[in-house]
This record gives sequence, C-alpha cells and structure tokens, in this order.
Amino acid sequence: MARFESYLGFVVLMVVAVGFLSVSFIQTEPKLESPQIFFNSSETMTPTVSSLSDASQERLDQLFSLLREQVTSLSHVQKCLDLVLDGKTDNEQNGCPTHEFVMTTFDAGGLGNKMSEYATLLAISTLTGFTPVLSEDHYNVLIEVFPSIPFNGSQISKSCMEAAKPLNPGNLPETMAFLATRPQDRMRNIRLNTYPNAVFYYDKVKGILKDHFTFMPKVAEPAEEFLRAVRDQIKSTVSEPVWVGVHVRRTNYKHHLNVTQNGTLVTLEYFQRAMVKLKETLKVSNPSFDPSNLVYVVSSDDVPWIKTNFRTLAKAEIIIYAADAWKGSFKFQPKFLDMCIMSKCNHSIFDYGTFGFWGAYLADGHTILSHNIGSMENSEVENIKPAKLSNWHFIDAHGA
Ligand SMILES: *[C@@H]1O[C@H](CO)[C@@H](O)[C@H](O)[C@H]1NC(C)=O
Ligand SMILES: *[C@@H]1O[C@H](CO)[C@@H](O)[C@H](O)[C@H]1NC(C)=O
Ligand SMILES: *[C@@H]1O[C@H](CO)[C@@H](O)[C@H](O)[C@H]1NC(C)=O
Ligand SMILES: *[C@@H]1O[C@H](CO)[C@@H](O)[C@H](O)[C@H]1NC(C)=O
Ligand SMILES: CC(=O)N[C@H]1CO[C@H](CO)[C@@H](O)[C@@H]1O
Repeated sequence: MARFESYLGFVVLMVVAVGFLSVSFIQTEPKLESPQIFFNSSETMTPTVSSLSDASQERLDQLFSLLREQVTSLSHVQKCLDLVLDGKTDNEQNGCPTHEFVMTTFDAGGLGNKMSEYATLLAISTLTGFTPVLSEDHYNVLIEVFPSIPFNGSQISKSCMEAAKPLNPGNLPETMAFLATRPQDRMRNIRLNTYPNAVFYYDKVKGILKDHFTFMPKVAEPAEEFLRAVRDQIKSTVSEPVWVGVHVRRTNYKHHLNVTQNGTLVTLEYFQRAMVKLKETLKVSNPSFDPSNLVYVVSSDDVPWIKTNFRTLAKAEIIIYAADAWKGSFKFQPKFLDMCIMSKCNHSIFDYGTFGFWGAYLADGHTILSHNIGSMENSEVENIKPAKLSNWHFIDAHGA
C-alpha cells in the first residue's frame, strides 16, 4: 500500500509536469528512414499477461484504474490527452490492420537506446494488448545480437505508419500509463517516439525481456571465453571471482549532459565511491563476503580514458578491461561484446546512459548508479527511480 500512496504523490507531480509539457506533447516527427516496416502478431507476442504473477497483475490493474480516475477528473490532463487523441485515424484507408491496435517506436540511438525502445514497446504492448510493430532498421540492429527477438513477418504499409499518432511518452512512466486507458474508439494506432524508456514496466515483463535479450552464441562465446581466461590467470590469488561490470560513458555524453541537465561527466572519483558503496552493500547482504574476490571488468566508449584512469586503482583492486576481449576478428561491433560481458557479471557499476543500464539490468545483481548529475532535472534518472528496481543504489555523481 505504501508503494501505492507514494505513487499517488508522483501522479500529482506528473500532472503538473504534463501541464507544462502539453504544448510540446506532439513532436515534429522525424521521417521514417525505411519504407519497409515489419509487422508481427505471432502467438508469442499477443498479450502474455498470464506471464505476470497474480499479485503483479492485480497491482497493475489497480494502477491503471487509479490512472483512469486521474485522467477523467483532471481537466488539464484530459486536454492534453485530447490533443493526442484528436482526429480519428482511418485505418482501412491507410492500409492499416483493421482489428488490432498497433504500437511502434521511434528507433533512434545506439544499442542501449534501441534496447530501451524495444523493451518499452514490448512491455507496453504486452500489458495493454496493443500489437507491437518494429521498424526494419530497429529489427535489423537488434537481431544482429539477439536472435530470440520474434518480430518478423508480413509488412505494414508506410502510409499506415505515418498515420499512426505520434506519442511522446515523455520519459514518465505515468504518461505511458495513459496508454492503458485504451482509447479504442478514438485512435487505433500509436507511434511512441522520443527515446521511450519506460523502466517502470520492465520488471513486469522481465522474464520475456531477459529471454529476448539473450545474446547470440557468436557474441556470448567469446565473452565467456574471456572471463574464463581471466579467471585462469588470477586463480592463484582469487579462487572464486565475483565479477563487477563497470561501464563508463563519455565521448558525446559530455555535450548531452550539459544540454539536458547542465551537468558534467563524472570523474574517476565517482567510480571509487561506487566501488566502496558496492563493497558496503555486499557486506550488508552477506557479512562473510570477502571483497578481495571482486574483479572489476571495465568497459567504455572511451577506452584510452579508462585505461589511463583505472590504472591508478590497479594497486588496490583487480581491474581488467573488456576491450582486451576484442582480440581476434569478430564480425560484429565490439560494443556488443562489452555489453554481453557486463551482462555476465555478478554486479554492476555505471554512471549514466542506456548502455550501462542494460548491461546492469541483464546482470541482475547489485547495481550502483549516479544521480544529482547536473543542476537541471534529469529525466533519465527520474525515469529509473519510480521503477524501484531491487538492489539498485543511487549515489551522487559528484563527490561532496
Ligand atoms: C525474417 O524474414 C525474412 C524474410 O522472410 C527472412 O529472410 C529472415 O530469415 C527472417 N528472420 C528471422 C530471424 O526469422
Ligand atoms: C549550470 O551549472 C553551473 C556549474 O555547476 C552553475 O554555476 C550554473 O548556475 C548552472 N546553470 C543553471 C542554469 O542551472
Ligand atoms: C554547459 O555549456 C555551457 C556553454 O559551453 C557552459 O557555459 C556551461 O558552464 C556548461 N555547464 C556546465 C555545468 O559545465
Ligand atoms: C557470478 O557470475 C559468474 C559468471 O556469470 C557465475 O558463473 C557465478 O555463478 C556467479 N556467482 C554468483 C555468486 O552468483
Ligand atoms: C499481420 C500478420 O502477419 N499477422 C500474423 C502474425 O502471426 C499470427 C500467428 O502466427 C498470424 O495468425 C497472423 O496472421
């Protein structure tokens, strides 16, 4: 119940936020890169709400009914919804399927973004009964790494895609929940855009997500081989390594953090505090835990930076670099291997960004991540917090 009450508080906050956002709620649409869109409604993808436990389903039902009440009783939210729902889409005329809702997603960004977009699409469509649709480009990137992703099949017309209502989920899980009100009579097809990342829903479809985000053997095998080789190398000092995947996001994030939240990149000092925090956390959950078994596997979009900086920690800690697994000629991007290695670690540390997020989410151990990155509100962090992912711990990005 406590969770629900705090949720109510958040809803009120969200209502204020949506009030401000309403003018920009419908965004200018980026042109679809590709005219071909895959459409799938295979058995595995039709609403698999039965995969939720009864308790989760009940909570979700409560949540949706609560949100429906909020929506009808708060006029400015309603106005905002009306903006989105304005104008009925003529499905048959646009070559759209006549019996199903279709929901798709704006497929920009790197691997981490694409995983967030896919996960949002999967979670929302599964939970609401919309039929998920994936663009060909999006599908092609994901299928290169995750062969279990089932989207494939007949195509949906470009005109249907263009007729779909663009909806900016605003990175607020509550906004996503509006979709659960199922505006059946007003609009059939919705296109989620603006880097959707509805973390709030991920745990509700965690089993499906972990299944779909299973790395293909050509990526998983070298990742496992690498960890085995490291283990052999250090076995005289560490008998049972406890792997910690560390992801350091830099390069263009410097600019991104500045413009989105007037923030700056974290320094090595952040990772040192994160390592201390992780040790404390592991000690609390297991008093006999021996921190000398920790092996940090560091990956980054700026490998020279991590190699220069983390070297200074190597006297006290065992530090290895995922990039050292890139030896040999792989027919895929090395960053796939980085994420796969991270997913096979026992615990995680990252600073920000969806790449580190997914490495940590898939590893599913204790995770240390940052908040208070800049002086402006950080929707990326505020998006993760309400999900209350178990064993995720926020620490300040910049030391006191
Ligand atoms: C997807 O469909 C295309 C065209 O039918 C086919 O060539 C391809 O092998 C399919 N991919 C998967 C992963 O099933
Ligand atoms: C941006 O951050 C700088 C440095 O922390 C601070 O001095 C400045 O006031 C901030 N600007 C805004 C608009 O918050
Ligand atoms: C963000 O960039 C602007 C323009 O370069 C700069 O004035 C400002 O100080 C930067 N903010 C921070 C927190 O560094
Ligand atoms: C840690 O991760 C490794 C590699 O994935 C796994 O073999 C091992 O069982 C994990 N250890 C614990 C304590 O979960
Ligand atoms: C539009 C489309 O291709 N729908 C198909 C998706 O998969 C199911 C189950 O295999 C088919 O029955 C649909 O016709």
